[in-house]
Amino acid sequence: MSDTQPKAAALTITAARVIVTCPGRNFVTLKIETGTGAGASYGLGDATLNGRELSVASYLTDHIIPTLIGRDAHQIEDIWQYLYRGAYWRRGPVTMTAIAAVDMALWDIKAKAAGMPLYQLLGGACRTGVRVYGHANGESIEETIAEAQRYRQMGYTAIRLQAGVPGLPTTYGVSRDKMYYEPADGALPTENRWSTSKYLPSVPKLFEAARAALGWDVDLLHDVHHRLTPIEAARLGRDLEPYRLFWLEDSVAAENQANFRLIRQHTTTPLAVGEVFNSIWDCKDLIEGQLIDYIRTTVVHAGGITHLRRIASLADLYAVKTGCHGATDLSPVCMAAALHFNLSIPNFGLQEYMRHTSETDAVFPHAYSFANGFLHPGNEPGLGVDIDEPLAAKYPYKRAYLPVNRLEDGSMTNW
Ligand code: CS2
Ligand code: MG
Repeated sequence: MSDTQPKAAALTITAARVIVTCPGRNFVTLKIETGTGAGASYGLGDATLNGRELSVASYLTDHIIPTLIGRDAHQIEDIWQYLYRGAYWRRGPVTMTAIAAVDMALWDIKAKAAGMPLYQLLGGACRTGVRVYGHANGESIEETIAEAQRYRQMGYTAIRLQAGVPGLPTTYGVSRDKMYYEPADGALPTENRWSTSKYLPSVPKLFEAARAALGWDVDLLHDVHHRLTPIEAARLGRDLEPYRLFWLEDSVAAENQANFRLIRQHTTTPLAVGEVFNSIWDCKDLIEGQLIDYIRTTVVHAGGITHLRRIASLADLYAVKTGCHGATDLSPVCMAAALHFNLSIPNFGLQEYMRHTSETDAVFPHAYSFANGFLHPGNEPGLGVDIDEPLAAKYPYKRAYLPVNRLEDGSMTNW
């Protein structure tokens, strides 16, 4: 940029800090402050990585924050490139979650400075609201369907179904608390047991019963949680075709993106993947090969709004839609950012919405609201979310791990 060009007024970053709080589960939040006196402002970013929270807190406090002080908060892209390229060691969930937190906070600051809700800065709303799906689960098929009917009465038009597996003591997605599902359940990892042969026949039975009870004017989804081989996933996708799922999620682990080529050859059940991805490079082949239908990457784990917009733009070229992850371990700061992002992109698919507890909502007051199966971010300047720091301080960090999973012969598998 030549020296003669007029420069926009800088918004100097004066301070930044990490707030770790545990209102029932751990959350990590970055707060970036700009300006002084009457011109002072701040922005928030979610930096929560379930089971590895303190790694991101340290990455921000010990490595990123010192490089932010004195920078112009308006330069979101330059700061993103500085943190991504400047790390030398690129990508990974810890690095990209830390960069995401900075990115969210800077977008929050910029939209506040502009006096508009963030979605307006991202190009305005492409839709009137963000359609969401809820989680119905139960030990039995009957209990799961009863939960689904409760979600229908709450106004949801899309519902994920997860039921217990006969012969297995526990399985993914089935929780004691029906509304507030939190998988990080131990000061050391809980050891779960898994059996694909017990699981595979149970899922079509669940959806056959669900369609009989719920009918066809509700979208139904299922999360396999990375537990099958590609040919097992192909068989499950084919077995579920009569029940017309909205998507079958994480049917296999996706380090090898080619896994989905085999699944795709055998089934027309729509495929979703990506909640554990942290950059466009994790899903480029999946999208360009049209091997999936929904990309589940999130604002908090995939480099923030700046990077997620790149993923959504690539996906749009290949008829792939977004389906952002939205579990309880993504804070209300991430949910707020996701809603502004979802409103503004042309190829939005569906947003996951696992409700937070009232304790969490009190720590993170927010403008977003639910009505008739949709969420809307509200129209407050910025993200429309805050953090009550004195209240957050009352909930100290409490180490908690996600479970691990072993087959019945004791060998490790994916949780
Ligand atoms: C799940 C998550 O919501 C989902 O789709 O895959 O609940 C996931 O198990 C947790 O976010 C892990 O922390
Ligand atoms: Mg999932």
